[in-house]
Amino acid sequence: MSARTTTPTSRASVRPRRTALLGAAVTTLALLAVAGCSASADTSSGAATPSTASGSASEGTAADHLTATDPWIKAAESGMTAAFAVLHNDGDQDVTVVGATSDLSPVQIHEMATDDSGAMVMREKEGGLTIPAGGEHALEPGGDHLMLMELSSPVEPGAEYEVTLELSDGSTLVVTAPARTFAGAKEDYDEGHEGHDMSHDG
Ligand SMILES: [Cu+2]
Repeated sequence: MSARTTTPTSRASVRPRRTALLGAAVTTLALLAVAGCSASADTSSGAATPSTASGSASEGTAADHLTATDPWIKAAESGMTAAFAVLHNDGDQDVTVVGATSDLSPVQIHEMATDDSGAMVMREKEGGLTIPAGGEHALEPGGDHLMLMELSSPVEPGAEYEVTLELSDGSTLVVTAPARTFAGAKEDYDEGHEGHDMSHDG
């Protein structure tokens, strides 16, 4: 697998109906385009290297060094939604998230990009998410995110949902994300369906 070509494989590009968000996200995108596409995808047959614990901090699996702060998932009744968090790596080696699963839906790792016409699109992120050693990587609206492709049941505001991150060494990290409504990316949200108990100013 060659991870160095940046040709826009428009395999899973979906055009989000979030026009209001786009302007604000363009600057983020420029950074992502530079920083995000250097995935060194060495996920090949990784079973054979039991990392010798030379340093005291390098024991255990990749998941042992990964934490997620501020996780949340965007409430939605059906269709697609997205989950976000800031991922921190306190280890001395990069950690790569190669996939994610959820009971709610098939999950893809998405990034934002510009297509040929300059429009913002989201697409599957080749090579997964790399969290640098000692660093962090934010999943946020307008940037990289976990896309829940086809909800089998509603994501209700205030409830909590688990998303499992799959790391390149085979370890996993379960992230519990509370659901909340997100005004910035309102899709076809059918209000008045049930009284929402969160007070709302807008
Ligand atoms: Cu997406």
